[in-house]
Amino acid sequence: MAQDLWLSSILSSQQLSPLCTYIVIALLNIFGLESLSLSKQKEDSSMEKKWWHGKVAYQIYPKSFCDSNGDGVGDIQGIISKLDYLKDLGVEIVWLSPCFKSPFVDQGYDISDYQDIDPIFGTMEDFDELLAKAKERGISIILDLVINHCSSEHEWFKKACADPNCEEAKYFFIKKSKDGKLPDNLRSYFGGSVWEKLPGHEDEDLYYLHYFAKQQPDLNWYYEPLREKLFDMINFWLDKGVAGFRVDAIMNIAKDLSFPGLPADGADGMCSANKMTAKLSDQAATFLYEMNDKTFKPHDGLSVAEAFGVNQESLANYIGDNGFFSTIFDFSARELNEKYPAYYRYRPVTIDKWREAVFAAQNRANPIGFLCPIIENHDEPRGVSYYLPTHARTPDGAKAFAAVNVLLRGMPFIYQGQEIGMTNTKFNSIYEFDDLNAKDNYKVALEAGLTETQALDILNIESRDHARTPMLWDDSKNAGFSSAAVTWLKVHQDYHKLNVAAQKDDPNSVLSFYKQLIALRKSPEYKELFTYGDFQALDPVADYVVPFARVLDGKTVYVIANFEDSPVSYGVNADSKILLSSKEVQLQDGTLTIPAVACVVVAL
Ligand code: TEU
Repeated sequence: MAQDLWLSSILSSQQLSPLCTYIVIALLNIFGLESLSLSKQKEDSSMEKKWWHGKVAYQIYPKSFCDSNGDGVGDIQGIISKLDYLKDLGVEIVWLSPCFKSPFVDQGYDISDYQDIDPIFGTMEDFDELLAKAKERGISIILDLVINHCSSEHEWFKKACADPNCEEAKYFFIKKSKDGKLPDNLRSYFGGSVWEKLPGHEDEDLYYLHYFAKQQPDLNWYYEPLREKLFDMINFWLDKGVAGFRVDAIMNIAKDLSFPGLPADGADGMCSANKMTAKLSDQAATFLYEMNDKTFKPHDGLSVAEAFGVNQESLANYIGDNGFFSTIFDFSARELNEKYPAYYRYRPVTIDKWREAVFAAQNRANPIGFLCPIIENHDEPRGVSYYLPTHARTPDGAKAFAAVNVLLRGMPFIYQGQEIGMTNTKFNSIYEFDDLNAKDNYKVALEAGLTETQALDILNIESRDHARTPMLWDDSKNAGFSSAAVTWLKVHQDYHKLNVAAQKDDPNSVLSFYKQLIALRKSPEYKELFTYGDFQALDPVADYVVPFARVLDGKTVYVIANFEDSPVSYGVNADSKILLSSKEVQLQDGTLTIPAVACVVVAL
């Protein structure tokens, strides 16, 4: 432990030269000192209270939320026009997926200028107006921190290409081949090798590293001046009044600087880069403590990380009182399929598997800190279509899933459209997709011998574009999202019936149910319990039932979601009180009878 702290502090020391950093990290790689991240464990069970505790968060995908200027793409003024909608829903933290300058090869996750707004979304003045108007409504804005990589259009990378010996070239991983082969055999997340010839130097033996698309060169976190640039950028936004960041793909910053590669996991002789990331995951800790100390901590900023595969031993470093993040998303259900990176190899994740994975994650986090429960995000298909049995892919199913999402322990994130029960969009041809990952997976499926129809069917289950189709506001043209002739991505087929306007005054709608759940979570009587209360798994009684308790200081609330196609009975106390249910639930002599595809919240 003492050694870990020593390493942490020397690596974060400003005096350490880049060369020393390289040497220390290389030693770590060689000796595999995985315990490095086990420093700063939480020592007691009381939890330090934070401003964001007890709040419900909402993710906006700016390209698809609301288009104010009729160009077919959502924008900041569109978001401003919907702030009252968000306030009315009860959300107090809004995460914007990237709105920075970008060529949009990966929809803004390829940033060419970290300190400017892309003109497609508006101007910095628009952004400042959004911050101010959100604040007036008690809403904090968090941005997306994409710092494992930038865009190949970023001036740093352009300079590196112009002169591979310049200062900016050190911000990237530029390597020569090894024995006539690529520097290693890792496969990028979006297909093909992680190595690409350095543009402008095609005749030379120079490759740069990109874990994602080739237009997303990885940044070299082992070079201290680069880290300082990134920290300055984070502080620029925090100083401006941004409340924090969602932190993108962050575990990938750890690299083995000898680039040894891994045994092949596919016929292409390559191995998925995410396996290397998983192997090195603890090593990112050093940099993340440094980032927290120099940016988030002094601003009391919120950091919500996209961190896959965090093990129990390291969890306190991530989300404990002294952890380097405020909280991380719970990807435990999603991870069940991350083992099969090609879409065509996916295994259906039924709600019982979802329950097992999420309950295990809740148990792990209970004594340590908060996770962020999600049903879906911009990288996933709609959860109602993905995890629920066919008979429950309905507004009733969406409501029951909502109760689980909003009332689990942690800070729930609602992804735009989830609150009206949006399902997957029907894509009729590969040409209707936009996402580079969808296109790559289509190709991979065809190469593996699937027919075009089979490959399309798989995309209709797995594609990230399901979450990215425009928000459905009303039944007018383009669902009220945009007045353009054509929107950047197709509009969901059911928008005439499935939209905000159709639900907002209907007390039985999915939207109204979300509002009731959020209001219950924040009600004076239950706020402490839903914020700080322990999670306890309850007996599932049937495959497709998701039941849990929240417990604080002798007060207990049961949340039971029944996704079966028949009613289930559940024993509670004789004097229990039903706080909320999505359908009429019987409570007689201490037994609840919950109808098919319904949920109930009961105080015992
Ligand atoms: O995602 C990182 C990540 O690991 C995912 O790409 C995941 O493996 C993939 O979506 C599965 O389909 C983040 C962003 O959320 C994503 O939108 C970006 O494409 C990616 O980083 C690169 O920045």
